[in-house]
Amino acid sequence: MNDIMLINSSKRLLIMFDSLKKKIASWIGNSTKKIEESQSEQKDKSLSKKVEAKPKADVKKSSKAKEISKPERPKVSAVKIEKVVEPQVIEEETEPSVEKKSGFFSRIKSVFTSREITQDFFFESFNDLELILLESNVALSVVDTIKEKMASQLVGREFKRDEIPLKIKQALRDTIDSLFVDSPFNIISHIKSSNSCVKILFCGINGSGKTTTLAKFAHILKNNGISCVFAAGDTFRAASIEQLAIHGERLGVHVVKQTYGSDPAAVAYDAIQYAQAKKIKVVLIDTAGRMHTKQNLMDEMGKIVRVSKPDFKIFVGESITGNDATEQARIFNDTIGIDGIILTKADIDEKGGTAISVSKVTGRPILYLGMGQGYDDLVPFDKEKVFEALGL
Ligand SMILES: Nc1nc2c(ncn2[C@@H]2O[C@H](COP(=O)(O)OP(=O)(O)OP(=O)(O)O)[C@@H](O)[C@H]2O)c(=O)[nH]1
Ligand SMILES: [Mg+2]
Repeated sequence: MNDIMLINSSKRLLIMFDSLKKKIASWIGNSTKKIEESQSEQKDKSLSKKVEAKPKADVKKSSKAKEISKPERPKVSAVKIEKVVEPQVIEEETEPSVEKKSGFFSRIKSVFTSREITQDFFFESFNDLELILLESNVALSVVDTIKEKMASQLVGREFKRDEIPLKIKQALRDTIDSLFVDSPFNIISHIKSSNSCVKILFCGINGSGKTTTLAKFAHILKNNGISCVFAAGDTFRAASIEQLAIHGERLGVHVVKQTYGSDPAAVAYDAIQYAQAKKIKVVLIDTAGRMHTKQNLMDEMGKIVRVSKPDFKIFVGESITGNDATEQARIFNDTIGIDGIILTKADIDEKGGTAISVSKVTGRPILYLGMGQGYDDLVPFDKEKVFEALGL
């Protein structure tokens, strides 16, 4: 992938999260304003109480000051008064009193410079963020996790006024960070260091982008000098074998196929045999789109897995379908145990919530984002770029 393509994919990522970014920024702004408003009144009251309590000392001080400075007072009586007053002056100016004073002044200072994020305030304010996240396709269970984690970072904490937006932003960033599962493997490095043939299976529902993604991945392999073969494991959908054959032709990749209606597990097996015989490094197994709710199709998937024993089972889901994609990934993972996720059509997703939710729900890493229909449009997932695009 050249620099221009990387810039394009970064731009697409900015577009993907642009709406959420703006909504989050506005929520942080509003929340900060609300903290100011909700607490200034309360703090003003407590401040005025403290100020009311102070006059005692002030009265003493001012009466002392008046007495001492009275010019008409005779010297003797002035000495007398000073003698009487002096212990009071010393009493007022002794250390504990100084401490009280500085405590008092720092309290006044804190009234003007600090704000506490109370539980009530947090939960009230989070309602708005909850709505924003749900509207942006973040899964409900993930929204709950975000709420818990942010609350644990913010509630009951007192922050300097000008730090508040930053602290809220930081809490949100840390929280979203904890939702992403870092990949325990780099698939390309794994392939390069493997002594045997690496088998990768692509699965998902109908039309999610499996075949296109498999072809894009072959292109990445080619760019890394790694040989591969395609297994035409979608023996169900009309023209699926021809579609894969066209990709094979364009990319210079051999396609192992059988006829429509044949056993996809047998096709995968044949392709593995072919790769081993020809010393081809990777077998990319295409599969028919199947609804995660159709038990017989999921059972068939189980059979393909048992026969081909893939090193990586990759779930391919459409980023734009939000909670549906997240739910499909969860069920595919429960059924066959996926190793990673590729979210396609991220280039036309303007919500971004699937990318935020799917790792947390499945416990599996997002490996790549599909960012278009070209062979170069498969981009390694980079959470730092997501934070950047979210303005966090
Ligand atoms: N915009 C965009 N379109 C994509 C992307 N990935 C795939 N597509 C398009 O999505 C459509 C379906 O892609 P396929 O690769 O045929 O999907 P599939 O999952 O193999 O479909 P079935 O085999 O029928 O289940 C095609 O028109 C692709 O060009 C992507 O990242 N972005
Ligand atoms: Mg297909």
